[in-house]
Amino acid sequence: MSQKTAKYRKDYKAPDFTIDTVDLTVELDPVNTRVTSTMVVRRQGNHQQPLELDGEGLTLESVSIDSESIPEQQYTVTDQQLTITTDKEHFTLTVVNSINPRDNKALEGLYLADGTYCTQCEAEGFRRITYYLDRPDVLAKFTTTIIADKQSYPFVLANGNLIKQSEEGDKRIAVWEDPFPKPSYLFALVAGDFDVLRDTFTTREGREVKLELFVDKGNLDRSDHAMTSLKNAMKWDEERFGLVYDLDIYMIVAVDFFNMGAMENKGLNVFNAKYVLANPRTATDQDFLNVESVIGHEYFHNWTGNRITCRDWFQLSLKEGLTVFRDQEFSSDLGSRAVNRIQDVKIIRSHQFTEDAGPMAHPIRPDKVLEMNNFYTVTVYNKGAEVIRMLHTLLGEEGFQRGMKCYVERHNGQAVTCEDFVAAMEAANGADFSQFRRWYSQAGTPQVKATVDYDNDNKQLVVSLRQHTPATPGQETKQPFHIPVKLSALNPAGEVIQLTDTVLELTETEQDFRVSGAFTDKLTAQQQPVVSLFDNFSAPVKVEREISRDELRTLMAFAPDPVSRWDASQQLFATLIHEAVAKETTVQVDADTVQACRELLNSDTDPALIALALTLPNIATLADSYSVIPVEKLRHNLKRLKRHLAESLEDSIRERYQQLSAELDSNGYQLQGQDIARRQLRNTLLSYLAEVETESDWFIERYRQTDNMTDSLALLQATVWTQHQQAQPLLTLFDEQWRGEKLVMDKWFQTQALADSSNTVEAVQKLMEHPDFTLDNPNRVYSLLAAFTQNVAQFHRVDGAGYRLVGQVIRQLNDSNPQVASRLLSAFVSWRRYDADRQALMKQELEQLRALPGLASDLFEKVENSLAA
Ligand code: B3K
Ligand code: ZN
Repeated sequence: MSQKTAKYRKDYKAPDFTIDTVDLTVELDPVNTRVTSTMVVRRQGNHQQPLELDGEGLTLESVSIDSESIPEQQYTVTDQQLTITTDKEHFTLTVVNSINPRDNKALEGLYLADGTYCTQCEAEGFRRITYYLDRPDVLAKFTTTIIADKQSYPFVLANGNLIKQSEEGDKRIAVWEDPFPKPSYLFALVAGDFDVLRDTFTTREGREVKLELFVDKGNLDRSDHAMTSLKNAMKWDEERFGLVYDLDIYMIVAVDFFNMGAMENKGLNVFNAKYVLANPRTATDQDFLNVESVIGHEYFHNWTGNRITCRDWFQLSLKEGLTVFRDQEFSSDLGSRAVNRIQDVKIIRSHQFTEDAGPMAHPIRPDKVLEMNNFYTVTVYNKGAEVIRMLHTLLGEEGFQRGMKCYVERHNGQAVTCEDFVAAMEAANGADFSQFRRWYSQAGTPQVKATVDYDNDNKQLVVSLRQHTPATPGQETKQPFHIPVKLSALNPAGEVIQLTDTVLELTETEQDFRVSGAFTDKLTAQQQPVVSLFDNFSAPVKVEREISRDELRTLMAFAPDPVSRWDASQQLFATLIHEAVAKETTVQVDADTVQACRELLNSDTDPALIALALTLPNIATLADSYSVIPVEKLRHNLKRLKRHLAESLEDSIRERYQQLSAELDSNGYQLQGQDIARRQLRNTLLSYLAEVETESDWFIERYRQTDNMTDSLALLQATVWTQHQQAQPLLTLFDEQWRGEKLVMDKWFQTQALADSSNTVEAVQKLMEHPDFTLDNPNRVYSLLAAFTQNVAQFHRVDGAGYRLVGQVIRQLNDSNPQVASRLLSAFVSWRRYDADRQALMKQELEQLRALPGLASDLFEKVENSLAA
């Protein structure tokens, strides 16, 4: 494999040619699929450049221009490109090539897996199907003809509308036409045998859209929720964003073999079955919510991504950050806003902050990319969404929607940049985001030092803020960011004090703010207000602030913003752990904190919020405060803290558990907000009970009584993660019950991979031999091995066994599926954050990879970046 070279954002050049229309004919065959592509090509501007088409792993058969074959001296072909010399300005180019879908284990381009043909073209997979200008700023109208064996492939699908379907001999021929010009990354083709769930949606303009959901045979009983979610998404986008669907048909295909979650191909989404199939027996409440969110996400791309797309891949956050923001809002409008927000914050803190502090740190709009697939990151997606959210905070819903309207009006049908988006937001609101733009160009997590004082004489808060952003690779110094700081205040009894400002805009390195409010109404002469900063996590920053435990407990109980209530609980726990680590002692929980937890547990707060507040921060989040991560100390103290809370709160936990059980068990499993929240709390409490529950048969008995996966899995996890004596019997029972049900078994693999037990490495190794496990299927690799890399204590086992196991798998996947391999490699890149012994072991794996012949560019880029630095 020839090594790719890095590309730079600053080198963007508009293409020398464009393609107006493409007619593709794909004759499907497992090992020898023939692709005939007829393109109407137009030279752009005045130049003599040859036409350079991208193409990878293709076998070229013929090239002709305006129906005449061209002589071999007029073109050259390499393993990356087909270069054609012509002086024509406007011509029809026909290229014929062949490919081998069955041997395509990388699942990029056209592949055949489990009897289904399927494509994945984003970012640069179309070039593995045929020669093309495979870049997002070339928009063409596609017509696709598929020829397939009619017996094996009753359904042959592509983007747009079906305009012709016929049979010839043993072949089925279908012609699909997509009226909307699109970049090649949105191309899709599927052929297979499915069960189909059909429905319709009537747009607010009164147009009827056909909805079709294709699932593996026998799975119709798991498909309703996806269809409902799709209709909800279509309706929500009309109501909240004024965006209406544009084609007459919307198809979703669920497949088992897929590298990521789903893909927004125009009119023909391809989904990982994991984000489509769900019924209460096989899917947890969280799975149901994930289906809704991913279905929404891909649907929302139809406007933010497809109708308005990216000019180049450096602009990926243009569509991803915005679409994540949109799907977050969708989930929040339909479900619990607070719970959704807290989950988003957890992702940022445990994953994005780590990425931002490591050798692969990049701005949400990267400047340098070697392998584009490496940049579908939490930074581009989730921090990208936080940046959009800050714009929303600064402009308010109305201003933000004015900006969206302007963006859509200006750029519908175009391939544009992040700059175009910000400019539209500015134009529609008369705003100036010159400084705000730094969120697009600077990597790294800003650290904000905050002090809050109360000026009793003037009855004002004095909020002093100082920001600093650490250097990241290639960016030594940083300019100050424009940071929205939402705040609120309480009196010590927990009553809200109205403030005159609720959003401060920090723009300087150091800034003092004076905030007035109704202090005299709520405070006695001796009292001080309790202030909550960064309400609703109003900016993706780390906050350093001296705050007393008393204040944290007040915030935990009373902060008007539920996210801040949760955050206070997390800070309280984190403080206890950090103190113990610093003093080299074992964590102690003071009586007031136990009491605060008890009060919360007994309160009538939304049970889901109680559950989240009583869930301890994970090692990855706590690790953030250390330059060298004290793995053992964090792990030990976290365990002790959990045990201590379980023991001190045991009575209250049991009582609330019984109460929730009474409420839940009376009317059976219901997939609705209140019950989801109750189950969440009950199962959080279960994880505490497993720490203290000694009665031996209780868990297994309970398991036999449950009728839904949410509760079964919670029982399995509670026992396995506490090494309860019933863990093994439950694991066996689960395996017997679900073996062969791939998506369910993924949960079983994952539960074991996440167990913090001294033989987890060996257990994972052994599980790789389980009949349901295969390295060919990304879902299996993620559920067992990627999950294992998140098991901080065991992946980082001090003898290096965890590293060796994952290193070995990465080397194996290098040849077959480098995207999946690259995802596993992320666990190694921050090796400098560990102690010397671990550093040496991790580095050894990286060096071994560097020496691997034929190292894929996906891995090469991460290995080089992390060994450099
Ligand atoms: N756009 C796709 C991700 C493509 C990843 C390519 N390696 C899914 C999504 O974000 O909606
Ligand atoms: Zn997306």
